[in-house]
Amino acid sequence: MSSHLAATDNILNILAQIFPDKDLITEGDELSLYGKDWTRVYEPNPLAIVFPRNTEQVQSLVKAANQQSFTLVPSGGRTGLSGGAMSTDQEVVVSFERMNRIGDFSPVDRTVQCEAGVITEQLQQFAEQNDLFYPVDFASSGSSQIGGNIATNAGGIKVIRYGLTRDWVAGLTVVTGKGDILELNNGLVKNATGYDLRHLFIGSEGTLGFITEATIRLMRPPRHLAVLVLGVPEFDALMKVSQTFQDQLDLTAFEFFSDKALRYVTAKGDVAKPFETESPYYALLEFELISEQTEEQVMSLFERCVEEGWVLDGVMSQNETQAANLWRLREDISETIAEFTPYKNDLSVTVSKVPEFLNGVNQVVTQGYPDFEIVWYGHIGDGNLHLNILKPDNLGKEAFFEKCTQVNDAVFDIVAKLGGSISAEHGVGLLKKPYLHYSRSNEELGYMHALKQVFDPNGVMNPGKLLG
Ligand code: 2HG
Ligand code: ZN
Repeated sequence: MSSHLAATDNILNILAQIFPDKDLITEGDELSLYGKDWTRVYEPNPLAIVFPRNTEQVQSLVKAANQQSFTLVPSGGRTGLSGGAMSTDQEVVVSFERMNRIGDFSPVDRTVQCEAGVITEQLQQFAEQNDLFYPVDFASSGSSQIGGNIATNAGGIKVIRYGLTRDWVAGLTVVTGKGDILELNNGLVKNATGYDLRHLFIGSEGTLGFITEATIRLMRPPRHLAVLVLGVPEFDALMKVSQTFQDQLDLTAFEFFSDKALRYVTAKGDVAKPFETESPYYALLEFELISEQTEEQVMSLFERCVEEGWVLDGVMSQNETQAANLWRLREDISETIAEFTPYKNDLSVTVSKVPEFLNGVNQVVTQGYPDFEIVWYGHIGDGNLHLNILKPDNLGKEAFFEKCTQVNDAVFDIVAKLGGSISAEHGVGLLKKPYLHYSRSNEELGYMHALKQVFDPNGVMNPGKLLG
């Protein structure tokens, strides 16, 4: 028996001591299922999958990993798009799907305890049943988990009004890469006692330790949400429309998508075009329609945008079903184009720089990818742009990705010049790691490596992700 196999057997024996048979997978198709996320670039190759039931079990596992030199990959709803939850090198995948209990709820504090495996939609529904609201939302909320959302500081479609996941985390229980359990912030609103390690774990992509539980803040629900979809003739007009509406209204969303994106979604046959007028771009606005006065205000803003030539046509939802259908035009894009093995970019700049950014990137990609189809959409109201390049049928996956990466540097140069981010909300994982230096200086990366060393000195946590 080779020493590698001996080591593998040893690890599997240790796992079997911590996890009963039903919470441990060591063979079969499920290995690759749990070893990957939605990133379609890497092959999963995990050693085993474990399903902890509580924080103490996670702690035992981390301690064993440190003692026996094996590595761990945290796994939530596996909806990530940067390979942050991929296991490619015989790691032990730690799935949180059996730690999915919603615990103590305090209506006075408006907080609720969630284990890491609580599904986003489960939390949204819990809030609703208690006449409250959890505002972080995105197309994958039916399968993404709170722990994963926190580990990537997930954003989504309501950021302009409600912020990111970070803004809703009042407390965390974590197991560090050293195997210590830390209770961070205890749900407090005010806590001026030094470094807030909670915020260090938010967005750390499982590289410092495991998030096992969270105290989540909830809020009063918005009332009478209405959706307006507008046809916009050119990139530059998008931000003018955004500004015009936001000067007078507190929008809960300002999204955009291109006509190509719309064509893919409507071709599925589930939802119809918003209106007949052809339009290169579309903006989707959401707001609380609380009075007749607001409606009049919306109409006059719309008219102004039409007069200025920034808007070609528009439609406003008249009820919840229409609003939901209009939302689908935007929310269904990612899943609809997934079959074309898209090469994804998730970029951001400050809102004031969006027009310059869009035009610059547009020029580079139309020159750089003359034969590829480019689909634009995103959360443009907060400066976040999703750029998807679709793989032509006649090109293999590897050759396609290779060609796409050739244009990356030109795109990222623009991002860096404008002080933007090479990953606005999808995280760095494996996919964006080679480009991190476009958004973080060498000095900053040095501090990040040093922090990793403090929390995970033996490198057992999510190897190869974010910092490598
Ligand atoms: C979205 O906003 C998601 O729809 C996915 O963040 C983005 O598929 C993408 O590139
Ligand atoms: Zn997005």
